[in-house]
Amino acid sequence: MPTPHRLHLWRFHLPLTAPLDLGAVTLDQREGLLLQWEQDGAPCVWSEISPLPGFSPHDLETCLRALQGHLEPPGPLAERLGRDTRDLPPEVRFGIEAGLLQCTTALPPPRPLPRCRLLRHDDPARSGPAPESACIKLKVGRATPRADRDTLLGLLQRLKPGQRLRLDANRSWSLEDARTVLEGMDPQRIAFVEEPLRPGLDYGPWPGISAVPFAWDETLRAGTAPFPAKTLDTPGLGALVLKPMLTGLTETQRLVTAARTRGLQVILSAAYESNLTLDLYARLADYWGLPGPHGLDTFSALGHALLAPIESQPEHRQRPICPREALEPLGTWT
Ligand code: OSB
Ligand code: MG
Repeated sequence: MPTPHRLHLWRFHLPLTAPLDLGAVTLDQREGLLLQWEQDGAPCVWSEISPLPGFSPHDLETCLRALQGHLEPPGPLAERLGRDTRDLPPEVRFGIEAGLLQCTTALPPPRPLPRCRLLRHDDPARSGPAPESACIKLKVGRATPRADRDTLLGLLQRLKPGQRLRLDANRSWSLEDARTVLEGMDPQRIAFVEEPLRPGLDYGPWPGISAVPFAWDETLRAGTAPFPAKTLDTPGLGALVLKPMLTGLTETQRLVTAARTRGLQVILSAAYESNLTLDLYARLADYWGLPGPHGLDTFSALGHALLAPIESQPEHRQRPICPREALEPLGTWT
């Protein structure tokens, strides 16, 4: 089994095509850490640590210090990399786990996969001609339930046969709000609504509220990991939306297995990571046998690709490249 003999740490900054409104914060650039894994007789492997402001409880500096503390003690590098990661922020765990996985496992190459077109709160396509994609995710929950319902009905009217919607309310509705928006909606046309209810609300009454199933995203990270698998038996739950960067790879893999045994759909979802991680998600979707469509339509927000063109999203292959010289070196471990 090849093990890395040297690990370099870099910080990157990528420009955005426009300020990115994430609700609680607006980003004007995307930054993160990159681990470069040098191995004997094999090409370098790259892995990323990119907490997302507003969604990650830890910021980049906290992740940096946690990683440095984890790798500092003396001893062979492989031993330090194998240490218990439970106390690390999930984004740091993801960076270590994603590097180790690529060093030790022959993953399939990245290839284009079905993606769900994301309609953010400020997307002009919310009211203009509908995108062509077979699957479209409409962000809701910022406007009033009545206004969301109107947007939804308008969009449904403009869809072609076979096009399906997903909704994401990011935990903003009461049960009554959910009923107002979803009353009479057809689950054949709306596959699921992600995180409809405010934190703390009970999902028990959901099947009486709507025939559209709900999906969990934030809820899967709300308590202390691991997420209790039994909770996945809640009636009305139709899918898990998994963000590996914010969850960690091992916990993500555990949730994939738990979802599978229950017949729940699994969607891999991005948190505005670089192309390197989006390509890794595409490889993991194949490796784990997850057909999608996946929530990986975040790259259009990034103005540059990191180190190499994105392979899994051909329409973005022409993006300018942020070269290795633009990375800020933060250290090397041997
Ligand atoms: O609300 O699911 C979200 C991206 C970053 C932070 C939060 C979210 C997202 C996405 C990613 O929606 C795209 C997707 O899942 O389709
Ligand atoms: Mg979501």
